[in-house]
Amino acid sequence: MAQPRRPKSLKVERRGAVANLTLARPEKRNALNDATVLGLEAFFTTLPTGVKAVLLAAEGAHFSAGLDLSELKILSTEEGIEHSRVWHRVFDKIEFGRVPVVTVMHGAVVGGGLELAAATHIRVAERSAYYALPEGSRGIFLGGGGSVRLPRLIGVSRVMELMLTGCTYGAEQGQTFGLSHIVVDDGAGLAKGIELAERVATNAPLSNFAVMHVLPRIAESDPASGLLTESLMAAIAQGSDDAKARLKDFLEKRGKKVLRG
Ligand code: 1HE
Repeated sequence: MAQPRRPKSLKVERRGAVANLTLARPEKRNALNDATVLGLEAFFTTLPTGVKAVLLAAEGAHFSAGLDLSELKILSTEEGIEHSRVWHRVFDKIEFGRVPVVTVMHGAVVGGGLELAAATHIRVAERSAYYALPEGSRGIFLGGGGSVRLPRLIGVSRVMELMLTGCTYGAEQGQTFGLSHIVVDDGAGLAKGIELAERVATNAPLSNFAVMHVLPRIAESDPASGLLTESLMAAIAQGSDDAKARLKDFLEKRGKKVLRG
């Protein structure tokens, strides 16, 4: 089957087991237009098997200014619903895709840009990063799954505050709410992101699958179902040849120790 063409707004570079995916539309502050969103879908559905983690970053001074507002103004209600559902489909393919995604954020991480970051698994923020949900001031609403994913990260109340007041939060404050996992100095995000993505890529693929797909489902299920699912997943994981080989390596002093740092 012919591969869909990659839009100019996305760049891809392979670094061993890690694929670097870069938002590359800095002249429009990486605003997410249809071509970019569909390009993300094409990228995540055609990942080569050797890729074990993705690093998502952005060119220019800002991670993303969110939805490309120039495309929104021509949509009817029906088209607006369909537009949002396409974002849902694509961001679902990221969150529940084949490999974990590490995102490096800097500058504006706004609206749909924050929704995109929230669909990824590890978020590194450079100190320049700031977060906002200015949908209210534009007369629109979240549409890229943010009303589901963001409350899980920072709570409904904080999402309400961001949306109603249009306030911005900086990298450090965002970190305290749970918008990022790590804050690093400006310019240090990419190196940190690569380090983390490479580390993620060395995990057993089945364990990464369980973390991405099973853990969030367990977290949202009733405790009894969650515990049962956990036991089943644990048994499947530890029964794999990969787990047996890794455990043998440790017991025969070849496995890496868990050291502080
Ligand atoms: C855009 C967009 C955009 C910039 N759609 N074109 N998002 C927002 O409400 C954020 C809107 N953007 C901004 O507030 C600012 O652009 C920034 C703070 C991010 C950056 O400011 P600055 O001074 O560096 O850049 P700029 O001069 O504002 O923008 C440079 C160009 O990018 C300019 O185009 P040009 O042709 O005049 O050069 C801008 O028009 C263009 N640009 N942001 C389209 N967002 C699924 S639902 C999600 C809902 C949302 O995401 S709502 C949030 C929308």
